[in-house]
Amino acid sequence: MTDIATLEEDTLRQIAQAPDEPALEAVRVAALGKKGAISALLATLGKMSPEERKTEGAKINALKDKATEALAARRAALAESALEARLKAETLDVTLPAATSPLERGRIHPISQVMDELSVIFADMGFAVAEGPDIESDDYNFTRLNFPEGHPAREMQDTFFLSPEAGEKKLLRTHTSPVQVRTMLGQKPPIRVICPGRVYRCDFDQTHTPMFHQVEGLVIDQSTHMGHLKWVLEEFLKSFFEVKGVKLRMRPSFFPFTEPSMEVDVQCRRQGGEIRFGEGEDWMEILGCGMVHPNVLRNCGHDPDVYQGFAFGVGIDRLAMLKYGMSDLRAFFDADTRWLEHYGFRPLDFPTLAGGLSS
Ligand code: 2NL
Repeated sequence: MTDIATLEEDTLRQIAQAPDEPALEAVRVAALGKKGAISALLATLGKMSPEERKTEGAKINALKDKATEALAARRAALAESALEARLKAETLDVTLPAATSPLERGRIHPISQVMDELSVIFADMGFAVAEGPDIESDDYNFTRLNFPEGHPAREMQDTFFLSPEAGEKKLLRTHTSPVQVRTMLGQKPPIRVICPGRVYRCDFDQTHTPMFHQVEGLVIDQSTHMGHLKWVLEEFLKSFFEVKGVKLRMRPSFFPFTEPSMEVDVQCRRQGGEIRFGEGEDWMEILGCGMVHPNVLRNCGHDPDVYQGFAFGVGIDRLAMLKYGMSDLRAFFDADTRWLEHYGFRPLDFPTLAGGLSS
């Protein structure tokens, strides 16, 4: 019967060509739904003679089975290609780095890193860290440190003075020594402190910024001598530059707060714009130091006939530049996040002696 054959051909073609699930469902309804073409054919069976019903019934049921099977196969094929398309669209590159937390993304400024390194190195030698205010009195910044009236550092050109308030002369500290003055006034020897922090001077060019960083060290005890000073400086420089040994050279110098006063050079090798410490035949001036002047001890409440000590001062910014290879000091204070991404340190890698200061 051509009717059935045509219907079969049409239905199977429509099933095979249904582009998606809703279209396939529409084909099913049109063929097998209550009012569908195949259902309508089945309904004609009741009016047929028993013989006719036997032959036609078999044909119509076979058509129904074929259509049902074809529907199921097409449905499965559609589902599979839909899944394939989704997988293709949602590809995930598992080799990409995992999303980083802000704790990982942030960077520690090289100055903070070097301050942390210094604290770790000196803590290992029994030093405490002391801090004090950036705004100081003329007394703590100069007078008690044996700076005579009229010393050039006390001039307007070199120091930032604040407008005088109730007669008291205030200034931005020009070194961290006033922190040591405060320590000596408040503590009995033995004293072992380092004082890292910001200091200020009227100076701005290629190698000077009006604010910079310094660490000073102070040891006061009854039998402290220059041998101790030299050992402490050697240990400090060796640890800081992460080398097996360093040679130091001390040259006589002058500071108002120490007597004798010395400038310290550290052994290095300069090659191709690079500087290596702990080797070579060159010398680089690295810090100033000396034995605490008796006047300073007296001014800070200690009898110079009983106590003596040594002190030193180092520029932190220059230490950072020498160790980590930055060439322009001013970039330190530009707050350029790209510079910090390059020169900064990972916040969770806190320096330790055991783990390596800068690894
Ligand atoms: C330098 C020189 C120095 C000190 C700082 C000091 C502090 C007290 C007493 C004695 Cl309270 N001395 N500090 C001593 C010698 C040198 O710094 O060239 N710094 C960059």
